[in-house]
Amino acid sequence: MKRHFTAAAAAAVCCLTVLVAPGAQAADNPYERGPAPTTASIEALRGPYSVAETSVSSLAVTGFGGGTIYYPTSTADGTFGAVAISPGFTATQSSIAWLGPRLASQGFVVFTIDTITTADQPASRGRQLVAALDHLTERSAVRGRIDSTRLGVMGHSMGGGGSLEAAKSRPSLRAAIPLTGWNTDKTWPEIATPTLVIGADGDTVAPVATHSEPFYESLPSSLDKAYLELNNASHFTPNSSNTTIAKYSVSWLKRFIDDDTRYEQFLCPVPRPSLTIEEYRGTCPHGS
Ligand code: 9J3
Ligand code: ZN
Repeated sequence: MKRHFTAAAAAAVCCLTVLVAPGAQAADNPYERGPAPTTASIEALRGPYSVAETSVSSLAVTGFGGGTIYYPTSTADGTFGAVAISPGFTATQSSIAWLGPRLASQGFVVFTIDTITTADQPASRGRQLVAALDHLTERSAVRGRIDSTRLGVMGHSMGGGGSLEAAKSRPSLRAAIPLTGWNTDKTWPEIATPTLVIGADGDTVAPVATHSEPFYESLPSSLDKAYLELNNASHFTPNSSNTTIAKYSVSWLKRFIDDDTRYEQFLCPVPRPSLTIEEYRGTCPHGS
C-alpha cells in the first residue's frame, strides 16, 4: 500500500507539535505545582520543594492550640494550596509532625496543629482545624504564599474524625483525609469534599468495621471518595513516617486541591492489594 503523506498533512503534524510543545501543561492548569509525578517522586521522603518551618504559639491564636507551619521556600511558582492536620486523643503535633515536611516538599503549605486540650473530642477538633486554616490564610506570616480557595484537612484518630467534621461544616474544602479516624458519628452523607479514608487492618482502637468502613460507605456515592486499608498496620501507624500513607495522601491532595490530573494515574484504576494495601475502594474515574 502506498503512503500518501501530503504536504498539508506534514505541515499540520509539524505545526501542531510546535504549537502544543512549550508550556502547554502549565497553561492547562494554573494550579499544578512541580514536575510531572512518577511512582518514585510520590514515594520519596522529600519532594522537589525546599521546606522551611515556623512555629505558631498557642498564645498568639484563638480557636486552636497553635502549631507548626511547614512551607515551600520558593515564591517563584506563585501560591500553594494548604492543609491543616490534627493529632489524636492525648497526642500533640509531634505525633503527626512527619507529614509536615513530607507534604510541604511536594508543594503545599502544611499546618500541623496542637489542640486546645489533648482531650478535645472530634467535633471540637473539626472546629479547631477550620480555625487553624483561617489563621493560616488570614493572619499567619505565610498567608501571602497561600491560595485561600484551595484548602484541605487531615488528622489522626479523633483528629481524623475531626477532619470529617471540618469537611461537613466547610464544604468549600477541597480534600479531607482521616487517618485511622475515630468518631461516634458513623455517617457522613453531608460531606461534599473529596475524601480519602485511610484505615488500618489491625486497628483495635478505631476498628475499620466500626469507623473507617462506615465513614467511607456513608459518604455520597456521587462523591470523589476512596478507602485505603493499610495492610499489617495499627491505629498508630499514621504516627510514623509511612510511604503508603504519604504517596496516596500526596496524590489525593494534588488531585483535588491542585486539580492536578497528572496524579489521577496513582488513584485510578484503584490500586490492587499488596504487601502494604489490604484493600482499596474508590469511585473511579474521578471527574474534573
Ligand atoms: O484519637 C484517638 O486515638 C481516638 C481513639 C481513642 O482513644 O478513643 C477513646 C475514647
Ligand atoms: Zn452523621
